[in-house]
Amino acid sequence: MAARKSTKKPNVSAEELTHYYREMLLIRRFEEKAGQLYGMGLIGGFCHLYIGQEAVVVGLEAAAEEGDKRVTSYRDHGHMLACGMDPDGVMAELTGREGGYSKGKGGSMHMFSKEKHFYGGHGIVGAQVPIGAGLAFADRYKENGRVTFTYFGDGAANQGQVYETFNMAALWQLPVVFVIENNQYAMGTAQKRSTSTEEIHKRGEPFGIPGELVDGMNVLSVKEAGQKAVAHCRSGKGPYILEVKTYRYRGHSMSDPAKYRTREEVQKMREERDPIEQVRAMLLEGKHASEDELKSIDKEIKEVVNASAEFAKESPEPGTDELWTDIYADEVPQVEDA
Ligand SMILES: Cc1ncc(C[n+]2csc(CCOP(=O)(O)OP(=O)(O)O)c2C)c(N)n1
Ligand SMILES: [Mg+2]
Repeated sequence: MAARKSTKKPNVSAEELTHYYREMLLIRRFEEKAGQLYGMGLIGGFCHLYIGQEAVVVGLEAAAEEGDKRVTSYRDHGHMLACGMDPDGVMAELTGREGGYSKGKGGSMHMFSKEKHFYGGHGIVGAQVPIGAGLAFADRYKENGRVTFTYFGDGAANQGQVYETFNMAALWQLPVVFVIENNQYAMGTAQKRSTSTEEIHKRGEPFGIPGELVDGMNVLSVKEAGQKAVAHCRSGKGPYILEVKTYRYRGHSMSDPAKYRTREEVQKMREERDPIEQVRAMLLEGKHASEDELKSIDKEIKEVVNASAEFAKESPEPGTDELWTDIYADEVPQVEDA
């Protein structure tokens, strides 16, 4: 992988590092639990895990402010947890239960939270990209200084609608950070087999959108790049592209046997580049935390995740009366509430 390691000594507090450790670990343990529940038949349909990519969303959330928006693809559980959505509600949605964010009717790919400004969860590859620009258009119109993080994959970056969106976002100077989560595969297709030029962060150049490549296994690099991108957008200069180079450890979805890559490739990445291990090492080497303190954080996170699984199992399935609800909006939202 060509992602660069940062050579700078990080200027970061123990508190901040501990926060990243906690947030990334929550995502990892939550996803592991979701994988187990899937194996037990408690989660049906598709389920795309985020394991390996945790530093991307945790780093970018560290660059976000209250009121900023986010929208992403179907690989979305990590994004929901990182923006503060309740693990109980996410797990219950995965298992199709009433206590879930979409009352058990949406599942893994269709969850939303108006409170946390999380706009999904989209199963159609690339479909969230124009939606992200639309959200940013609303903010530009209202001149409220908000920014929208629009996440999509390396595969999605080859979609036509992405370039229609780049054009409009640049034309109208929309405050949108396009985050390309380059995990190097689109289902079973390696980037080099599908993509004409490797440097997808340069794809905004014809539209005048600046872009940069970021080490997505290092949460501090992601945060720093995120802050730069957000400052650009908030100052009214229009969109920004971050190609965040990362890696997914698990298959594309739970049903992927992953025959298109070797076990050694995955193992090497886990051993040498793991985002959580990197922060763990920083905490220990900087004497910011002891092994015992980290163990107690691990225990705490496990308890939160186990409780979410219990909540999900105990929550009932939605009743048949829910079949005809939430199809059409009852009220048309006004500009002020949108
Ligand atoms: C329009 C459309 N085409 C094809 C698919 C099937 N499909 C689902 S995910 C995927 C690969 C996308 O890869 P990438 O954008 O790199 O995201 P990643 O899964 O790696 O996060 C494809 C082809 C789809 N859901 N929608
Ligand atoms: Mg991909």
